Amino acid sequence: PEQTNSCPAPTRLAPGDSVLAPLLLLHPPTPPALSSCCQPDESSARPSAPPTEACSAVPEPWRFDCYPERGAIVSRDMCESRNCCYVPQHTGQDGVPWCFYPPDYPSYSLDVLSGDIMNLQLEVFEETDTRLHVKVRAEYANVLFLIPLQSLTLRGCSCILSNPVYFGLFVIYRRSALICITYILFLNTTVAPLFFADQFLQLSSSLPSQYVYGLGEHRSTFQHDVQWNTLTMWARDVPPTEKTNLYGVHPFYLALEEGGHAHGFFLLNSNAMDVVLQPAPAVTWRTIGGILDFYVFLGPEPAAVVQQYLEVVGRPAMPIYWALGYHLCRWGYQTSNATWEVVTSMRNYGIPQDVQWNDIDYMDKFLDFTYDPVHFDSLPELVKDLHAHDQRYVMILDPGISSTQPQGEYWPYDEGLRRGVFIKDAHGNTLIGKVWPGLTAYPDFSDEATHEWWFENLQRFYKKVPFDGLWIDMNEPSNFLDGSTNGCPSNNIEDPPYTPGVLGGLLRSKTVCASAQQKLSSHYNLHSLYGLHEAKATASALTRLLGKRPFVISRSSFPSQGQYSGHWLGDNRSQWKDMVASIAGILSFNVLGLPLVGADICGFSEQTDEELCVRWSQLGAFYPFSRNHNALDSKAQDPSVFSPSARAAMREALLLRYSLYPLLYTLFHHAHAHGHTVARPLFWMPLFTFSPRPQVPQDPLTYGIDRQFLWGRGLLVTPVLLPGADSVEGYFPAGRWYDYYKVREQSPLFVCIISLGKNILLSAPLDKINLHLREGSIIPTQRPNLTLWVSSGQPLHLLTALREDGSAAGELFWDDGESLDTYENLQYAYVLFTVEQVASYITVESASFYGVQSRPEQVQVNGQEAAFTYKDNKVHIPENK
Ligand SMILES: *[C@@H]1O[C@H](CO)[C@@H](O)[C@H](O)[C@H]1NC(C)=O
Ligand SMILES: *[C@@H]1O[C@H](CO)[C@@H](O)[C@H](O)[C@H]1NC(C)=O
Ligand SMILES: *[C@@H]1O[C@H](CO)[C@@H](O)[C@H](O)[C@H]1NC(C)=O
Ligand SMILES: *[C@H]1O[C@H](CO)[C@@H](O)[C@H](O)[C@H]1NC(C)=O
Repeated sequence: PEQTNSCPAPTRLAPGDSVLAPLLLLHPPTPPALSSCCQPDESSARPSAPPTEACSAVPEPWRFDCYPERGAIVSRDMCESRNCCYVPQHTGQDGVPWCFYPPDYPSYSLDVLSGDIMNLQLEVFEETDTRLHVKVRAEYANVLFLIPLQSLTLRGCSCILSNPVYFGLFVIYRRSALICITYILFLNTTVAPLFFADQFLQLSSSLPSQYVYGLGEHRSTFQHDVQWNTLTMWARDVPPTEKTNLYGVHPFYLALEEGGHAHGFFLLNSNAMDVVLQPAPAVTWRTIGGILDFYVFLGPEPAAVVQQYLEVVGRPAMPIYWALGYHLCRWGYQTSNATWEVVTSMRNYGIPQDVQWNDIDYMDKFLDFTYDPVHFDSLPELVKDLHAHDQRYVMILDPGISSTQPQGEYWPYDEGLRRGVFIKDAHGNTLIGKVWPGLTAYPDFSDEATHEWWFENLQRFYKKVPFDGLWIDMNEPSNFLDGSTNGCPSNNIEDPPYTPGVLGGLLRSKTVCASAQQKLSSHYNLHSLYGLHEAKATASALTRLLGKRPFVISRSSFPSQGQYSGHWLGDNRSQWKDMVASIAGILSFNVLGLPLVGADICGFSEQTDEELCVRWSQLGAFYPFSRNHNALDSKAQDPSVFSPSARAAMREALLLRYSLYPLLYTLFHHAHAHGHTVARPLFWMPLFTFSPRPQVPQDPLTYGIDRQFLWGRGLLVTPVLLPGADSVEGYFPAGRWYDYYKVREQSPLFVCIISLGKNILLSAPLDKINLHLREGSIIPTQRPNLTLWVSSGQPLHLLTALREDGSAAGELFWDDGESLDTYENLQYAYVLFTVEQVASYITVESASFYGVQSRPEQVQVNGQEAAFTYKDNKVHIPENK
């Protein structure tokens, strides 16, 4: 305990302290004595309803659901048999539970939930100054599944703590300033009972504000709604729908506190779970397996929270350069010749394109590692032609391997069976489901042996079609059946006492049986990790095959996915509201450590129209991952099929993206090396550029914005998101904002918006997307061309937006764009640009070049030999009049 004046001094546990906590109940201020709690409590076996007055006194926002079972119509008897409060709602407000825990919930007796665990162990690690790691586990935790996370190298390190946090029994404060009253409470898990049973674990906490982000993958606004919002997590193949579990699972949130500080919370758990947000504001984590293993990240800046999170789960991989180019795809080109025609017409119209893709129609009878020898006869030649034009080829692969081909004719299945790589059912037989090729077996990517088999398959196919990257789809894993051809056994793994609010109501809905067996554990525990394991196998196979940075885009994802793949937001519709929602999706995945993310430009299903597709192409030019993709029955929607004016607008947008490639590449470097975001929300930006640390967001008007976003710190993107518009309103946080195009044209006209934080109406004709440069930025650009390979050979051009005092700064990361680990092996250039105190013209006063391996013989500036210093791998060119 550390006493400061008369400040409250909550108990602080030393790093690594263990406390034997009594069963389930961690109520403050003093936890019940061990003995009374561990003895069977006679009275709690008897239903005894809490007093009505006490129940009614609980404010509605603070009612924690005592009967969360999906679809249950709760009667007074059912509720009171759990010793809970029963107060039917009259206010008509949606979502307020009728059955909730009384204020002093005395003990725990849930008759339907079995498997009580009598002793819990609480471990608290202060792993770094800014990271707490808390584990609540049963004494015999070996029966439970623990997720192996590769990047947890820092786990359990003992560090010197200079910024301690106070920790009571699950009450966490931030000591935010020197004065003692500024304790900010940001976690209080005593607001509702804690449960720890074999298949039911629940932890609730108050939240410091309603500003909560992350918690993917869900279709929602960027800032989650806390009005009784249940976000269920369990990987699921379904076109993104609100209030539904989707392809990926990311039990991590970032929350803002009063005054703009931020913290993060990560529950390391892969089991099906509900995350309930309620207006108190408060959150409830309800999962059906594993342990309660969570991390709290203290920020205090939002960007620092993401960095701290990525230190635990792993930072994203550095993408190969062409990943940042424009990608074209559709389901239903029908032939390789038709695919080729699109590529040719893009070239003829001078529209940038780096990568051509194919969806499942390239396959022979939808079989992985084959191509249709009739309709896709020219596929190998197409790929050669792409390579000859510095373009790349990516095709789809699904995990399901056909199990019904004649023996000896389909190596992937025969060999997979021989090596035992497929997921087994509960009886140990190969589990058979159904996907595109018909009946299929599912590779078990939790097994290293499967990775070798997957690699060999790719190697065999590569000899026929020398692809450059892979798109892994259907990896929730998706199944057209529920469970398997033989259904699933009936047991408490398939039908747990409590099933979170998963779509379809059953864990096996449109996937394999929860009781299926994988090398590492049962599918019950591994389901939501399937996409992560497949991405890992795929990235490592590509690295072995090509010796370059692997390009993988995955539909399903889990924390640490960014180390292996990017992500697209799934099967969108060609509608304006889907385009709007894509920005929230992109911002969320940047917070979740998957910055290489984009939605299907112009929309996947349904028919797009020209105006929508132009606007979407403009926005999509600023997706970190930029791909136009279309469904089987829709009209073509690649840029080449539109009217000359629409085509020109799309071409302009893409050339703009290509000209900004040096900036984008540098941002990805910072994501990889330092855990930064690439696309980021406006609140990432502190109000005052020069305020002393911590630079926390201080403009609450930015907290909910998800119709605009930033690239890095300096480039503000304000897309048009409505039909028929020729103007758009955008929010401009305080400061000076320069019109990007005016800066580019070196226009002498007034080009700067000086905002105090307000909405501004901008002109937005159909051929323009509004871009603004924040004061103080220097961004490197390049003359664009039709592929990044060609453009990246062009000289750089710096665009500078000065502060009032005439200063600005920017940077560039540059390497060969494709070799592995250039940063780690010091095979790169890092250039820092700064401008200071300019009067009427711009002078680059000095330049520093980091990572220069040896002292250069000569350095030139504008063709003239310049003085320089060289020290610690850094070349510095001082001011030179
Ligand atoms: C935590 O929540 C409990 C229950 O609402 C409340 O009684 C307690 O005062 C809170 N603790 C703090 C430190 O605010
Ligand atoms: C594709 O084009 C090639 C070359 O023109 C031609 O030989 C081949 O028959 C075409 N394939 C299909 C399926 O039309
Ligand atoms: C690409 O580069 C070539 C050769 O320098 C040039 O002729 C062409 O105009 C450039 N294309 C674009 C779109 O700038
Ligand atoms: C497109 O938009 C939403 C918004 O992010 C995104 O979450 C989703 O993945 C995409 N698909 C659909 C059908 O909305």
